[in-house]
Amino acid sequence: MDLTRKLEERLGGAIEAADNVAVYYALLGITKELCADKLENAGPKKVYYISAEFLIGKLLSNNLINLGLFQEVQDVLAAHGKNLSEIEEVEPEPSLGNGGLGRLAACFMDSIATLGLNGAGIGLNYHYGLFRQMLEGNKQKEVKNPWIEKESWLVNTGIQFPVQFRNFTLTSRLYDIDVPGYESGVNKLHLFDVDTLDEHMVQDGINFDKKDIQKNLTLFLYPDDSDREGQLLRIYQQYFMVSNGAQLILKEMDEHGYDVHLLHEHAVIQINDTHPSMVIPELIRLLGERGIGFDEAVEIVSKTCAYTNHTILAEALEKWPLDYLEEVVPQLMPIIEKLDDKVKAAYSDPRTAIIDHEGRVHMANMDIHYGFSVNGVAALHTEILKNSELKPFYDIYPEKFNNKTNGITFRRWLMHCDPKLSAYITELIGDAWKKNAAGLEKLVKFADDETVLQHLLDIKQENKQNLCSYLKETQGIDVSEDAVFDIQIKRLHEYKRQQMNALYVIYKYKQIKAGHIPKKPITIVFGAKAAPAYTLAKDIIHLICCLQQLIEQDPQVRPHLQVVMVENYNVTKASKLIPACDISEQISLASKEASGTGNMKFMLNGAVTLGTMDGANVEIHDLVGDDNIYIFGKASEEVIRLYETRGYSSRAFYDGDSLIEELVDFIISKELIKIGDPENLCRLYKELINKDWFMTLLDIKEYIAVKDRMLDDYMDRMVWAKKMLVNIAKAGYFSSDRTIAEYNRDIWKL
Ligand code: 26Q
Repeated sequence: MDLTRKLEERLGGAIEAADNVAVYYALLGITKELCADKLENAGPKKVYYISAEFLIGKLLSNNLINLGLFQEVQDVLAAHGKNLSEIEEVEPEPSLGNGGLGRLAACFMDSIATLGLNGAGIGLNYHYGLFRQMLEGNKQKEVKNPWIEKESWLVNTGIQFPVQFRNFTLTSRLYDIDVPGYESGVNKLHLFDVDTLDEHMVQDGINFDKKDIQKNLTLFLYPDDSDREGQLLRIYQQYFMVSNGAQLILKEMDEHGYDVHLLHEHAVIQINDTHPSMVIPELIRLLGERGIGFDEAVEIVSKTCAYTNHTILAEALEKWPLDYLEEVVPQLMPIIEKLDDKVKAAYSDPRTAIIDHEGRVHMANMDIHYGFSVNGVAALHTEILKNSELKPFYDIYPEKFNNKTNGITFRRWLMHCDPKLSAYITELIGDAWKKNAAGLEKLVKFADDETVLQHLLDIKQENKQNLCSYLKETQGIDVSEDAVFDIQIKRLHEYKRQQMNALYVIYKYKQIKAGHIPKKPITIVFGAKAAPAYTLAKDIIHLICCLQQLIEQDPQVRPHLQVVMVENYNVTKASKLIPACDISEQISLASKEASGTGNMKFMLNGAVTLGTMDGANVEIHDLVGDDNIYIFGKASEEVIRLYETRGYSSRAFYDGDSLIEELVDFIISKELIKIGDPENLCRLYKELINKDWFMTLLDIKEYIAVKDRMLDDYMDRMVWAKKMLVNIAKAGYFSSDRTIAEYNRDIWKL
């Protein structure tokens, strides 16, 4: 391919003369064309990964990598005085997900295509992704976050379906995004939309009229559902997604001339958490319309659908009131009721019912009864599902339960985000690891090679410098590159315990004030969005921002300690932060983080984990061994027992330990109250003392001790570099290629 000529053609002149915006759009057009020319993965059976979220992030560089063109494009641009990473900045990020579950779906799309599997994603084409976060007055402000411009990755397929609701019928429009596999065929991500959408209905911030469904259906990702209107809109979105998905699947069956009685032989539907669960009754309904009797339809659908659980937090399990469903999708009600009747006739345990005694539909329960597979997303998580959260179901259907430990795509999370490390690994062991990540193990033989270890340290240092320039440019903050980089980036949630890290900041601040100077400066970086209606999460952001300001203004402390709250944390920022990290904070309350995937990204990029025995941290620990990870905190069994016996009292920890008391009291100290909002700080203070549902104070002392030991160990550079190397070498297990190969082997059987 003559890239230079193609670019010039699209630019209508010399590359040198074009600006970055023009070059970006030229590259977008060329890349889309190349994707369209590639062979589509095919086969007799197809997986449909249906998900309310696909947090794909920017696509240009990743698509170029997967098409094998990245280097060539970079070289051609450089020869004409252009820089690909600057051009990348032009691309708006499609933030079509909240966090882990959505990003996992995106990594899975990459791996399904890369493994050459016949598969597609099905979701919604939100016009505004997750809100853009602005930090003003040390508080989060939400702003709408558009990503669709005149030219984008979307391709209008011309395919449309009618979707019927109680009071009206909406016609959908299907847009596709091509997903090229790494040196492999292409799959489609199908995103459904409505033509009647009205982007002008957004008022200030992210507020809009939630009742005008025809105009707002795909306007926002997960609109705030703290009120009834929000929840109804969410049901509208979910049904719109699954009805379109089901109609598309049946259309494809017809096109292949397959008999729909044999749907399960040609299609498997992976239900990503309960958000798409209505696909079960909807498919039963559509099969009924084609003349298949209820019992047979149930049997066909049950052999086609598989369910993944991503959370054990009770409040995140979807339970829709019958009257809400009745108001939106009355046609599903008789089906859901019959499914529930069957369950109640067979099993008397009320915990396994679909409709509970308060008239709420438990979506997960429907998935488990009427799907053939139930999987958790890390070994510990699946064990907890089997032995406590979903035990009544495990007793009935032990054969349905299986574990699929999450993974990440190494194309984005190593090759793209850390090109220097990626190239160095290839220099050491060749590039077979790019197709078979387990090959990274070969690095272990360099564990005592000081030249290699020094090189790893040098790359880390360069990545820190890059991050510092980026933060200076984007947020105007000066971060010293000569510090230990301790990073916690993830959604803000109490169970993830950013507040515990903040208490550590307070501890260090007071230590430095008392004259105990750390051997090396420490920079503690946070990046997190709080759900707009999650008051306490916003209070924690406020505390972190106030601490940042307090330290920034304190010449005695600032040379030794810094806090940075990165604004608008998203996929793009993650890919800049992760390669620069020394200490990866994975400090959730044991039993609460289903898996985590950030933990894997950090490990792969040579950060050392500071974590609890939770989620996939347990498997990271198994792989790297005690010497290469820092574990602290109470184990999940103990935590589960504390919940059962109501045995945890934060007040007792506060009263019984003068250090804990001192740290918590600092939240409402005169220093902080001067900077912050007393209402937010007092609320958080009271919460920690009186409730602390996620047991911050239970683990805080051990956390401080282990983090300080870690900082001590960091000083021996060669010993630390060896830990980095072992982490990279053992990360191969966490390739999403491995995860997807297991889904295919055990569940999809394509
Ligand atoms: C539910 C009801 C009403 C409104 C919203 C929701 C809702 C929305 C999003 C419930 C859950 C989510 C997202 C969950 C999620 O991201 N879970 C994460 O999944 C990752 C991939 O498996 C895991 O690594 C994380 O541990 C898990 O928290």
